[in-house]
Formats: sequence, structure tokens, C-alpha cells
Amino acid sequence: MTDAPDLTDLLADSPSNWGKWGDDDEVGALNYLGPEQVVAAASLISSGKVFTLQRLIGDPKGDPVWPGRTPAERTQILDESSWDGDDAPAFPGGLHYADDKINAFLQGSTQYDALGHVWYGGQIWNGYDARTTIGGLDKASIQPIAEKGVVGRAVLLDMARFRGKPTLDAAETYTHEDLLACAEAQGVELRKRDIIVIRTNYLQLFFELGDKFYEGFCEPGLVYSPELVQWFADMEIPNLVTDTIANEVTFDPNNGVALVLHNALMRNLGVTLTEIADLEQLAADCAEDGVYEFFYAAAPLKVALGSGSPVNPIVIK
Ligand code: UVW
Repeated sequence: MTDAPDLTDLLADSPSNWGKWGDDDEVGALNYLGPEQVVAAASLISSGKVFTLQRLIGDPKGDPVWPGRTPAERTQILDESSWDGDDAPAFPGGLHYADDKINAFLQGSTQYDALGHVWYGGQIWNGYDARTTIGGLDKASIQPIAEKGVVGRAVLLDMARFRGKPTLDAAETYTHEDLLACAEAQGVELRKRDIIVIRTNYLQLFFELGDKFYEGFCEPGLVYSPELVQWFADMEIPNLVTDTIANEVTFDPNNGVALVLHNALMRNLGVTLTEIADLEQLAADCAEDGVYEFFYAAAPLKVALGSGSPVNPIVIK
């Protein structure tokens, strides 16, 4: 145990959106994205350039995952060799085909977290009892988010370029004030109901350092303050997308608590978190054309009771 405060005490006065969209809500701040936001986002499409933000599953160079999770394992079930023996499957006309399967953590690649993914104090998003998570998320699973889909105006905040470094450092933090300064430097306005996409390029170190990457694991990211949480609430941010494994500094340097913002933003405000996005091609393009706002669309997989899902978000400029 550590001297870190309990989240119940730390976030006692933190803003909450519980009940705002009804007692049955399971998509939280994604309610801020309606037809008006979709149409406005579509008006940003001008060049027709398309970017996909998913990292490769089964990357030969390795898949970065949260400590304790393991990368997806893909197994070949059928291939041309399956027809070598006498007991090969036989189909009229001589059909052969390839089949495979994966054994994967639902949060082991580019992913959407369900709102019921994290909690403290025995309650998940919207006040549902945390015991509804036993054996699978009966409430606030990934399914309602997958059914709704996520479409809106998104803004890339390239914190690594803004700070003039190839990647942010382990445990390096930034605040909402830093996000605003980055947006100003990039010449883009952050608006209410924007999807915020933050680049750190930190996972480049996973590929450079190998196993050493996990020594003293503490990712860079947003750091909790009451003001930052209030800013997210006031800005009605529906979705936070980053290229790190867990979207925020892993251990808050001010109090030692793990993943404070998962709780303050996801559990309490209903902000959906998207992690391990690959922002490299998009960021290079934004640096070149100076356009940091774009149409964003994503639909996680409809996994019954799931606490998250792989996703391949699409950006169109
Ligand atoms: C945890 O919440 C532990 O991980 P993540 O949100 O990165 O899936």
C-alpha cells in the first residue's frame, strides 16, 4: 500500500454527469455528439485525404500493451497445407481457403474503453453498482458505444512537436492550459464538443527500448487537477484519443494515485477514452498542411458485456 489518497476522497468534489442523460444512460458524454456535430464535422472534409488510426495487431516488432496484458495471439486454422493430407476438408468444385482466429485482450490494441471499464467506491459510470461488472459488464459495456458510433470534429494537439522533441518522456505531464497553448501555436481553435486527439509519440520508445520500456512504467500524459476536470466538463468533451496505452500520466506526480483521470473523466463525466492510436501519419500531414481539425469517425466492435473493444478510427481531411 502507498500513502496515496483514496479516489473517493480525492474526487469528492469533482464534477459529475451522472443522471444528466437519464438513469439508463450508458454512453455518457458521447450524447454531446448529435446530427448537428456530424454535419459540422463533415463540412471539414476538403482534400479527401484519409487516415486510419489503428496500430497493427500482431506487429512483428511487438504490440504495446498495459502491464499485465499480453499481445494478441493469432493462430492459423486453415491454409493451403490443410489440403496436403487425405483427410483434408472436401468442398464441391475444389474450394480451398484460409481461416484464422485471435486470442486477444479487448484492450490490447488501439481501443475504445467502455464507460464501465474503471471505477472506485463501488460505483461505475452513472452510479451503476460495480457488482454489475461481475462476469461481464451488464451496464455501461462497450456495446452501447459501438451501437451509437463516434462521429464529430476532432482536433490534433501534437504535444511532442509543440515541445520540440521526438517523443515525450516517461512521466512527463501536461495540463489543459498546455493543450490550449499547443492549439494556439498550431493555429487551431478548440471548440465545445470537440474530440481531442493528443500525440506524444511515446510508444516509439516501446519499439526502441524493448523490455526496458516497462521498467518503472509511467507513461506521459494529462495530469489531474480540479481545474482540468472542470475544463473537460465545461467544454463538453465527448472523447479523448491519445497514442499512449492509458491516455494520462500513469501515476499522478502530486499524489501517487494511478489513473486518476480515468475516474474523474470516464467514471464521473462519461468521457470516452481511446488509447494506443497511431497518430504518426496524421501528425506528419498536419505539420505539412497546417490543418489540425478534421472529420473523425470510429465504431468499436459490438462485444456483448465487453469492457472495451479494438477499433480502427478514420480521419478524413
Ligand atoms: C486500464 O484502465 C488499466 O487500462 P486502459 O484504460 O489503458 O485499458
